[in-house]
Amino acid sequence: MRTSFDLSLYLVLDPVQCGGHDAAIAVARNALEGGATLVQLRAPEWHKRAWFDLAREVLPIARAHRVPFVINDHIDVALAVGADGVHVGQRDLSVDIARRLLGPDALIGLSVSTLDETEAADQLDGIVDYLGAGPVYATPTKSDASTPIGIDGLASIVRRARFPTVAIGGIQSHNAADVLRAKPAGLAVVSAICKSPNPRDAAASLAATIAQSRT
Ligand code: TZP
Repeated sequence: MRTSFDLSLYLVLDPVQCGGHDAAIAVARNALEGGATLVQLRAPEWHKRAWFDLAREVLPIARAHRVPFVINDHIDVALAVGADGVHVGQRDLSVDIARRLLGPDALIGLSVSTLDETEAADQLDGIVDYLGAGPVYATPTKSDASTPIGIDGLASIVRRARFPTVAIGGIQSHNAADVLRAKPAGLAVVSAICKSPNPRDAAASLAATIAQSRT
C-alpha cells in the first residue's frame, strides 16, 4: 500500500546547514519532536556514501515518529536504505523511472516552479504523489534555484495542481503565515529548522502557525 503522508511541516534535512552528520541526526530528532510530519534528506555537497550513512541513521528515527523519510534525487540511496521514497527535480531522473524502480508503494515527490511544469505533472496520475513548489522567496540555501515565484505564483500553482503541493524556498517563521494564505498543503523548510539554535522550538512554532492557519 502507498505510504500515507502529511506535508504540513516538511523538513528538508541538509547536513551541511545543520553542522554535519551528528548535528543532522540531532536536528531530525528534535524537529520530529517539534512536529515535523515528513523528512527529506538533501545533501548536495556530499558524496553518496555519506548520504547513505546518514540516511541509515535517520530512517529509524523517522519510523519511530511514524513519519515518512524520503531521499532527494538519489533513487539508489533510497533503495539501499529502504527509505519511503524520493523527491526529484525537473533535471533528475524522471518520476516514471523513479516509480518503476521503487515500485507502487513508494512516495514520490516532484519539484515544480512554473505553471507549465505543474500542467505537465497533471499527466502523472499514479506516478507522482505530491508536488514541491518554489522557491517562493529568494534563498541562499539553493544556489541554483530558479526565479522566486512569490505568493501569487505559489497560489496559481496550488490552484492548478491536482496533487497536494508543499511550498518551499525562503520560508521562515516571520513569513510562514503569508505563505499559508496561498493554501499549500504544507511548508517545506531547510534553514528555518536546520540553522535554528533550537530546532525543536523552530519546528513547534512553524507547526503552530500551520495549525492556526487551518482553524
Ligand atoms: N528547493 C527550492 S528552494 C530550496 C530547495 C531545496 C531551498 C530551501 O531552503 P530554505 O533554507 O528553506 O530557504
